[in-house]
Amino acid sequence: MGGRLREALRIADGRVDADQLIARLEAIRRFLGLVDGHLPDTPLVPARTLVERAGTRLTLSRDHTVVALAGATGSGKSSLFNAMARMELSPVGVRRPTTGVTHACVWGPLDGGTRLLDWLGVLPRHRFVRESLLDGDDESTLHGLILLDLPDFDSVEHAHRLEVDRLLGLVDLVVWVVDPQKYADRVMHRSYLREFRRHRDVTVVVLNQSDRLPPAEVPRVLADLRRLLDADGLDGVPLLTTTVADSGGLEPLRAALERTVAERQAALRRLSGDVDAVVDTLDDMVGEPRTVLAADDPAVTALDRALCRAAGVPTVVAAVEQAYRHRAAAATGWPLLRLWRRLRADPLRRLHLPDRRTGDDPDALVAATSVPEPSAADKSALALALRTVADRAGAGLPNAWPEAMATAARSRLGDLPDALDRALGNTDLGVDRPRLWWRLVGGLQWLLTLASVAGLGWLALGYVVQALGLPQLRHPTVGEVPVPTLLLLGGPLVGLVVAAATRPLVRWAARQARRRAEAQLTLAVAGVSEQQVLAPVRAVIAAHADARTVLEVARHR
Ligand SMILES: Nc1nc2c(ncn2[C@@H]2O[C@H](COP(=O)(O)OP(=O)(O)OP(=O)(O)O)[C@@H](O)[C@H]2O)c(=O)[nH]1
Ligand SMILES: [Mg+2]
Repeated sequence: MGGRLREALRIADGRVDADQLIARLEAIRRFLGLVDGHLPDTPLVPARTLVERAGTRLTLSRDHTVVALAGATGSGKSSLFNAMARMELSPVGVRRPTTGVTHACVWGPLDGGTRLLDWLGVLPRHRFVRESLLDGDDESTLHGLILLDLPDFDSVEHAHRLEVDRLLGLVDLVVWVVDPQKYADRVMHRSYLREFRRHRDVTVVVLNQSDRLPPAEVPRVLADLRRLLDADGLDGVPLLTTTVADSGGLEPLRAALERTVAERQAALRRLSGDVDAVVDTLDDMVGEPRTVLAADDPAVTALDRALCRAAGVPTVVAAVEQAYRHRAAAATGWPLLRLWRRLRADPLRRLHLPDRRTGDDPDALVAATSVPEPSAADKSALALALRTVADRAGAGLPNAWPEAMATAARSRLGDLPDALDRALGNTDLGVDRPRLWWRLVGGLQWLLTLASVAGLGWLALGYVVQALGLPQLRHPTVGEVPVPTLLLLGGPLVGLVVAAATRPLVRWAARQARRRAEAQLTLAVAGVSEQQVLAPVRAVIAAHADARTVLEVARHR
C-alpha cells in the first residue's frame, strides 16, 4: 500500500497515531525554544501550557479515558452520572446548583487511574470505583472509563465555573448535557460549544430529559439543536437523546462511551485537536517565509555607508590623501624644503591611528585614536539605517517579528564604537611604505642639489685660484655658459621643474591612495556591520525560518 493511500485511510479512519502526536508536540516545544526572546510571552502561554499538559497526560495512564459530563445546572448531569454508575454517587437535588465539586467514577481496576485523578484534581472522597466483581461482565465494556460529573458551567457560583473551565481543558472527551428547556441557551453555545469546534471528534451532545417531551416533538427539537450545533462549527458530532426516567434511556450514551473506551483514542484526539488549535495561532504569529538579507540589499549598503560616516571614514581618508601628499612631498621635494616639511605634523599621525611603520600594536591603540566623534546628524542617520535594515528584515512579518529584528539590530550597539575604532586601526591605509618613485625623484633632487653645490664649489675654486694669482681655471662651457654656472643655477632650476612636474603626479597618486584606503576601510566597516548588526538580525531571520519549519512538522497530522 502506498504511503499516500495509507495516510488517506488513516485520516479517514480518524485515528491519531501516538508517536505522530508526540512528534507534533515536540515540534511545538522546539518552536517555543526558537522564538524564545523574539516573541512576547503572553500569546505563547497556550502553546506552553499544551506542551506541558500533553506531556503529563501522555505519561499518565493511556488505558483510561476521561469523560466529563458538562452542562447547565439542572440539565441532569448528576442524574446521568448516577444512572451510568448504577449507584447514587453524586447528589441530585432540587436546590440549584447542586453539584459544587467534581465527582469521578472509575470503571474497572484503578491502577494508573489514581495518578490521573490526582492530576485532574478530583478529591479522593469524591472518587468512586465500579468494582467489576459486582457486575459480572456487564460493565467490562466500560473498563478504563473515568466519568466525571462536573458542576454547572453557567453557575451563579464563580468557583463552579472555574472548576468547569479547568477540567474542560484536561479531559479527553466531553459529553454536553442539555435539556429540552435550555438546549438553545446562548451562553452555552457561544462560550462553550463553539470553543470545542476543533474537538468535534471528542465531543458528544446529549438531549437529556427526553421523557419530558411528547415523543412527536423529539425529532423537531433534535433538528433544531443540530442546526444550532452546525452553527457552532460542531457539525457531525454525535447527538443523542437520553432519559433517566426509563430503563433503556441511557443506552445510546452507554453505547457511545463503550466505543470511545474501546478505541482508546479520545486522549490522543483531544490533544491532537489542541495541537491543531495551537498550530493555527502560532501560524498567525510567524506569517510568510522571509528571504535572507542579501549583502547587496540597499538597506545593507545604506547601513554600511552610515557606519562609515559614524566611524569617521571620510575624515580618515581625507587625512590619508593629505598624508600621502605630505609624505610624498617630504620624500621628493627640494632637499632644503624637505627638512621644513618634516617639521610639520603628518596629517595622519594627528589622528593617532596606529602606525604600521613603528610596529604599534593596532589593538592596543584603539582607545587613543583621535578620529572625531560622530556628529548628531551621523548618529541619527545611523539610527535610521539600523531601523531600515530591521524593517527590511521584518517586512511583511506579523506581530513582534519586526520589533525583534529592530532589537537584534541594536543588540550590540554598545560594542559598535570600539569595534569600528578597532576596524579602522587594523586597516592598512596603504600610505606607510615610501614609494619607489618617491625615492627616485628624491635621489634626483639630491643629485641636482649636489650638482648645484659642486657648481658653486667649482666657481668658488675659480675665484680662489684667481685671488691667489695662480693660472686661471678654464671652465668648460656648454654653448656660452660655463659648466659650473650651469650646474649652480641649473641644479635648482631643474629641481624646481622636477618638483613642479611631480606635483600633479603626487596629487593624482594621493587621490588613488585615498580611494584605496576608502575601499579598505569600507570593507573593514562592512565586516563590523556584519558582525555587530547583521549577524544578530540574521539570527532572528534564521530563528523565524526554523520556527516555520518546525511548525510544518507540528501541523502534519
Ligand atoms: N424527568 C426527568 N427528570 C430528570 C432527568 N434527569 C434529571 N432529571 C431531574 O432534573 C433535576 C436536576 O438533575 P441533576 O442531575 O441534579 O442536574 P445537574 O445537571 O447535575 O445539576 P447541577 O448539579 O446543579 O449542575 C433533578 O430533579 C432530576 O431528578 C430525566 O432524564 N428525566
Ligand atoms: Mg449535578
